Amino acid sequence: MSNTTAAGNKGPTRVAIVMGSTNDWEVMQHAARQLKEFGVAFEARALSAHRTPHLLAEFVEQQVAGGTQCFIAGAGGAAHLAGVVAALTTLPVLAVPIPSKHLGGLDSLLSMVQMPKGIPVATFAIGDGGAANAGLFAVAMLALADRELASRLQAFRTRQADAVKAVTLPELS
Ligand code: RP5
Repeated sequence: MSNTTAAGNKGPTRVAIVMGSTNDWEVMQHAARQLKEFGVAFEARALSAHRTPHLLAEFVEQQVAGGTQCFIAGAGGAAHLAGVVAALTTLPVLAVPIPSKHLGGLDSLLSMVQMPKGIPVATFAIGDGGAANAGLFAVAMLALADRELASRLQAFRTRQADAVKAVTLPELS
């Protein structure tokens, strides 16, 4: 992925995905994949709170003006990206801690989950599962005012439950 906007499904953007580095895309693509699966239009962009703070602020401003309904922010290390995005908008910000080289993402998780009172971010699990769940959570939020999306989400849950029910454990050898 280049550091340019990657559009998802058709229609006006409803969810903006932002990540601190193009290297975060490997994890953040899992949020994008969920949004794509549910037909939710999104944009994804690599922008850093510390390397490109002004560009980040511009991006948030543009997204808000364009009608985006929530942000998903992924970052690693001293991960202040989600907090900075949340400081710039009252829209919900879902934070995904990216696994880091030295601390495995615990640093990212604590940086996000320990936001001081007043500027909340909703923090998900470290890595791929957290990114996918952030995508699903964004779908659930949008589904509050979108019956069609709500029924797709219910169908997804049913398929998921059916898949669990269909599996049998292997016989002991
Ligand atoms: C953070 O620093 C990014 O979110 C990334 O997870 C981490 C390392 O960035 P790179 O050196 O891989 O670009 O800003």
